[in-house]
Amino acid sequence: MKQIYRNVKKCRICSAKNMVKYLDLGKMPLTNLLVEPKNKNKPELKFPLDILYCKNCSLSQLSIVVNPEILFSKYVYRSSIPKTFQDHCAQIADKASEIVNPGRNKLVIDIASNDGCLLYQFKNKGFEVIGVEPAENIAKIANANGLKTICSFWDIETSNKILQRYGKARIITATNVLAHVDDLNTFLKAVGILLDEDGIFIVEVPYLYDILSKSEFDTVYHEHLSYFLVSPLKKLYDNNKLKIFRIEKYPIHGGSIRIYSSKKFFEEDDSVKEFLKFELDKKLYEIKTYKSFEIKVKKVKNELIKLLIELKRKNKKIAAYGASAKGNTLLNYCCIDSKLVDFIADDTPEKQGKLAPGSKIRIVDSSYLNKEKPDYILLLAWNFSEEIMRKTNDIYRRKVKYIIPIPSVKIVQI
Ligand code: DWN
Repeated sequence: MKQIYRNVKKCRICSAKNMVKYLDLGKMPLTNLLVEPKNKNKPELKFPLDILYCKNCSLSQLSIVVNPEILFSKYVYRSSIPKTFQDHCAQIADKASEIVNPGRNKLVIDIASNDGCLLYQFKNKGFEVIGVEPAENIAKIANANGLKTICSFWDIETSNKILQRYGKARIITATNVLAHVDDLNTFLKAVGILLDEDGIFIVEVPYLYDILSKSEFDTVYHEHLSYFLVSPLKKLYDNNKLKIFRIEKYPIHGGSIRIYSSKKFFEEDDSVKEFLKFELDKKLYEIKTYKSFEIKVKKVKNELIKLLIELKRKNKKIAAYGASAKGNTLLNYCCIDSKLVDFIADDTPEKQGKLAPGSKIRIVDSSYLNKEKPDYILLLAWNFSEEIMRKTNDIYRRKVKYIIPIPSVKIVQI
């Protein structure tokens, strides 16, 4: 892809052109393209951020695709920062090992393996592990931690290279990556090349039902090209000769589905039909279900701005925690900047010292919370509220109040 972005003309799963826009968040900067302080007053690239519903297969997808080289070749997100996600990865490795014990073929491939958070768990269980990660700076961290990582996007060439050098894979995982992929068919074709006949392919993605039902509009940003339901995913897998045999639901990242598939080795259990029936019952294959989403989103925006302005009027100090991708969508859609939020605390070294895109709020390490002693902390990483409240409340010995913006704005004190 040579251009900065392209417009989506047809559905990436069924190729239908009959798509209807149901959410428009306006023009937004790229959520993980943090700003150097010296560039604070320079204009930022902004792109349309809106979602189209495919009336043929019910896939939700952005109306544009931003060049992945721009988004992912240098990255500021480290999977291992939240302990909650580390524990979640341990559970993935446990469940996978229950289905396929290591046996003769112990090779696990993790696609978009980031800093090796999931690889580490499989390695601990005696598997041989290889990561594939396009961000050079992040792949370097994984390799430095002894987690073999190939710095590349996932594609047919990379799959063949691994096959020739290491043989077939018993387990291939792809957590929080399928939503980022434009050419889904080639992605799955590359999986089919490498996956053993009795191997399993495990995918985890945010679940569109949770996004809609819990107003999780901040999960919408340019890295997330697709927003999945089981039905369109099943079409995609069927088209690529991969058979979904189990689907599980997890609370991680606001609500995710985990899809287990194989070439043909494993029998489909009841969970697949149960999810398809659930989606039918919730009318998720009808465009009218989507019409009210933008109204719910606007309600969250209005409530959050009203609360922050009210607190500022009372001279309250407000900070935020978690310079997350979702947090930048929330801040920019709600037009929140440093007039309302003094700073964003974050434990990711790659983010500290930078400015959040759009809002230009400074991102600092969490020691600032003790120095500045804010009265309120806006949890931009609300999906890790428990972990963040536990660690900040203890360390800073103050009864700070937390603002949790999603699914609805509320103030919490622990
Ligand atoms: O799909 C994606 C998800 C999985 O991760 C990627 N495209 C981008 C990224 O999205 P995100 O940035 O919204 O993810 P998180 O995991 O919700 O971001 C959490 C943020 O909070 C990170 O910047 C790390 C930070 N954090 C922290 O500094 N200390 C989080 C915790 C729990 C902490 O203790």
